[in-house]
Amino acid sequence: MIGATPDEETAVKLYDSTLAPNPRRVRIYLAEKGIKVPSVQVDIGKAENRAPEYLAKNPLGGVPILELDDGTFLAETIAICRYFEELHPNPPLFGTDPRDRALVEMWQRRMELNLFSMATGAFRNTHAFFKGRIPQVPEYGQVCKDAANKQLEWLDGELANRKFIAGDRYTVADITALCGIDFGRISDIRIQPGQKNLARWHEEVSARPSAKA
Ligand SMILES: N[C@@H](CCC(=O)N[C@@H](CS)C(=O)NCC(=O)O)C(=O)O
Repeated sequence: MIGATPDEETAVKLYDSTLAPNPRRVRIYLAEKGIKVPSVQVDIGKAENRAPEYLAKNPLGGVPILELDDGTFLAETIAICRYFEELHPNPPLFGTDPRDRALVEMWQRRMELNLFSMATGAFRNTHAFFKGRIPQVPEYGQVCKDAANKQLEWLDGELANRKFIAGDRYTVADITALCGIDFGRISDIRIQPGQKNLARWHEEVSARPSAKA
């Protein structure tokens, strides 16, 4: 079980994996909202997410999935977060007005494509975990790692003038960036000693209780 008090439980179910960065994004999001959702652990080490019963829920085999009470399966992290945002708008994690929502979308997308996906791309293409599971191209893994490290350099400059990734308020863009950076460590994607703004931001978002979800 993830989140708030038992009487706030919903009839939905989260297919979660504590090892993986995408489910962590959902757990942090839910913790920030104080939403409680029943969850089941999917052992991706044992390839449970590639078993026929799981593929019937999500043919792409990824975690997380959110199962709704009408039998719908939401199998994209941001789609799951957006679903909850509609039901529980406060505190807003996807922006507050048209301008702010567009800025959050822009930064969430940048963090997902240029940082998070580069960190997972480095891992998927170089780590023994995925050997024999997916076709690996180590050279592409290196390209991903370099791109992620370059993105950190750029982000450090961006964070000189504002508290969070998309402005003065914590948003889903911070969640994606935090999970991307933390997962990147295993592939040697790291905040460098001179990147003081990024380090300050990372310390602040890591100190929020949600970061432990
Ligand atoms: N489209 C998915 C991507 C899900 C995804 O790639 N999940 C990874 C964990 S972070 C996974 O299931 N990896 C295990 C595998 O591919 O076998 C989303 O953004 O939620």
